[in-house]
Amino acid sequence: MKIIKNTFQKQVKKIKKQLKIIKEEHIISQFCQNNLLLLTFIITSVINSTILRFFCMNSIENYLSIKAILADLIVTTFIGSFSFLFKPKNRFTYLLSFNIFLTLICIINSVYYTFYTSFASVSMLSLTQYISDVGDAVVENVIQLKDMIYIIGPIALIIVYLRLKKKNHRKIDIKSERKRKTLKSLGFTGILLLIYLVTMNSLDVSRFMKQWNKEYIVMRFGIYVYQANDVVTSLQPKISSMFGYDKANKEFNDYFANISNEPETNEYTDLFKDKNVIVIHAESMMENAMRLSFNNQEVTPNLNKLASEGMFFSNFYSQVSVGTSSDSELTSTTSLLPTKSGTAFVSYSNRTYISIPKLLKEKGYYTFSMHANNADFWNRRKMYESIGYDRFYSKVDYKIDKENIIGLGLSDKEFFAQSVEKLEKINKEHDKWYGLFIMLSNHTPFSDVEKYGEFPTDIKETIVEEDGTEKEVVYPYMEGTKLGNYFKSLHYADSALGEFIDELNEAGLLDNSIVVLYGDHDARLPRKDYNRLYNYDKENDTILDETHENYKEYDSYQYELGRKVPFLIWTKDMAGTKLNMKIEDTMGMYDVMPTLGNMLGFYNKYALGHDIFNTRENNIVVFPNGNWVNNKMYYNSQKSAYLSLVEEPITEEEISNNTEYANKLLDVSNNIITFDLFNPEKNLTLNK
Ligand code: GP9
Ligand code: MN
Repeated sequence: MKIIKNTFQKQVKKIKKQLKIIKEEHIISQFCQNNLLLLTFIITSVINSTILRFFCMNSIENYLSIKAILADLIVTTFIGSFSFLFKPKNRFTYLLSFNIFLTLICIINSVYYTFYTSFASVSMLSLTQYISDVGDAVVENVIQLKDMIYIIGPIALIIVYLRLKKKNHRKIDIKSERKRKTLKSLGFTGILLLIYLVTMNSLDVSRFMKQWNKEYIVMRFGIYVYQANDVVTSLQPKISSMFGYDKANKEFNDYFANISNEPETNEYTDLFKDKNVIVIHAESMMENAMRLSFNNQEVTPNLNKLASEGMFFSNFYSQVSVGTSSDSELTSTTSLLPTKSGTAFVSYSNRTYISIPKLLKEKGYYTFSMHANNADFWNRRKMYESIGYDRFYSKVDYKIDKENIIGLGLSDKEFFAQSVEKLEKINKEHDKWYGLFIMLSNHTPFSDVEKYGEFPTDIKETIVEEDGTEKEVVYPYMEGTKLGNYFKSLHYADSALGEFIDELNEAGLLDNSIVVLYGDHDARLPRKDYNRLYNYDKENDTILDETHENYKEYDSYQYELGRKVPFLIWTKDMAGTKLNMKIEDTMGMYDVMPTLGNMLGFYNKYALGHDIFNTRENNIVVFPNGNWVNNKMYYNSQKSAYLSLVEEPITEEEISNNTEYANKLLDVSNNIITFDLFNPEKNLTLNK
C-alpha cells in the first residue's frame, strides 16, 4: 500500500514539475508561435465549417455540434500534419492550397444549400450542363454576401504568413525535425480520432454508410468528412459497373428469354382502364395492427373499412433493404428489387427505369408524386426524373406552419387537405392522371405522442364491488412502450386516411378513380414489445412466463412474418360486388406493378414480380437479403432454416429450387440497375 502511495506521489510530483516547466518556459505560447501558420489553417477551416452549419441549420446543437467540430479538427490536423514535410518556403503554399480547397467546399455548399436546402454532391456534377442556362439567375438570386464570408480563412492565413515573414520567424529545416513533427502531429490526430470513434453510436455509423441523410452527416461529421464520403459513395456505382458487364448481359438475356412479350390475360385485364389512380404510400403501416383494438377502439378503423369494402391482399410483404421508403417506391413502381449495395434512389438515380409513370404516360396519363418533405430526401428530386413523373409536389409546394408539424414534417391531415386542393386543379387540367401520395406522420420514433390525439393503449375494466358499486380499474398494458406509441401514431395516420377519403369524395375525385394503398415497410419495433402485447399478465403488470398455458410464442419467425404490410385496391362502389374480396396468397411489393398493370392496361415484360391473379398460390416473395416466403414456407437463407406454414411435408428439392430462383432474381435485378441494362444504348439486345 505504502509503495503504491509513494509511486503515486512521485507521479504527481513529476506532472507538477512538468507543468511548471511548461508555464515557466512558455511552452504553449512557444508552440503556438512556432506553429502559427498551422494553427491558423486549422482554426480558420474549423470556423468556416461551423459558420456553414450556422447558416444552414437553425438550431444551436446543430451548428455548435461538438462531434462535428471534433471531426473538422481531425480532418484539418491530419491535412496540416503533412505540412511539416515541406520546406518552410513551400509549407505556406501547401497550407494555403488546402485552405482554399476547404473554403471552396464551404462556399459551394453554402450556395447549394440556399438553392436546394441540401448539401452538394459530386454526383450532381452531371447537372452542370444546365448551369450555363441558369447561371445569371444563380449569381443574382443565390450567391449572397454570406456565401463569401468563408474567404476570411485564406485571407487570415496570408496575413499571418506575411507577418511571420516580416519578423523572419524561426524556421525548422532539419529533415529529422520535420519528420518528427509530422509524426507527433499525426499521433495527435490519432488520439482525436480515437476519442471520436468511441463516441459514435450505431445510428451514426449506419447514416454515414448510407449517406442520404445529408443534414445528419454534416451535423455529426462536419462538412469536410461529408464531402469526402460523398465522393466515395458517388464513385461506388461507377466502380461496381465497370466489371462483369458481359456476364450480366448474358444472365439478363437468359432470364428474359423465357418471358412472354405479350401479357397473360385474366378476368381482371383492363378492369380499370383509363381510370385515375390514387396511390397512397402509407408510412410504416403494418398489417398486424389492423386486427388490434384497445378498449373496443380499433387501431385502424378507416383502413379496415377500405379493406373490407375493396380488394384486400392479406399476405403482402414489403421488400425493402437499407433504402426503406425509397426502396418500397422503387419496387412498387418498377418491379425491381433494391440493390445489393447502396440504394437505387441515391446511388443509381441516373439509370434507365421502366416504371408505372412512364408506361401510363404512354397511355396519355399525367403523372405526379406528392410528399410534403424536402425534395432531396432519399434523392427523390433526381430519381423522380428517371422514374418519369411529370411533376413532384414537395415541401416547397405546401404551406407548413409550426402547429401543423408532426414528427418529420407536415402532419398527414394537413398534407392530405392541401393535396386535395392541388388534385382538384390537376383533375380539371388533365384527362386522366396517376398520383402517388406519400404519408409522413407515422414515422419512427413515434414520440410526438401529444399530437396524435387520444388513443389509450391501456386496459380499462369496470369491476363490481361486493357492495354493488362499480369501479374502473386501469392496467397500463402498452402505455409507455414504443409499440404502444406506434399504435397511437398509427391511429392518427389512419384518421388522416379517413379524412383524405372523405375529402376526395366531397371533391368528386373518387368518381372515376381507383385508390391503391400499400404500407411501405414495417415499423422496426422491438420484439420484446410484441411479447408484451401478446402475453400481458395484467394482474402483475408483467409478461407471462413461457411455461404459462396461455403463453403465445413470438419467436423470430413470427416477428419476420409479422412484418407484413397492407395492400389494397379500392373504389367507392366496390363494396358488395364480386371484386370485394380478400386475396390470401403470398404477395410482395414487386407484384404491384404487374397486378395493377393488368388492370390498367399496360405490360412490362421486364417486371420481376407477377400479376398475383396469374400466379396465385404459386407466388413467391424474394427479400433483398435472400430470404423468401411463399404460401408453404418462410425460408431464412442466412440460417438455412425454415418455418413451414402448411401441414404437408416440404422437400429439399423445392427449397433448393426456390433458393436458386431467389438468388437469380436478386442478381438479375442488381445487374439491371448497376449495369443500366434498360438503357438501349447499353443493352443492344433489349426489345429484340
Ligand atoms: C421521408 C420518408 C421516410 O421523406 O419517406 O423515409 P423512411 O425513413 O421511412 O425511409
Ligand atoms: Mn418509410
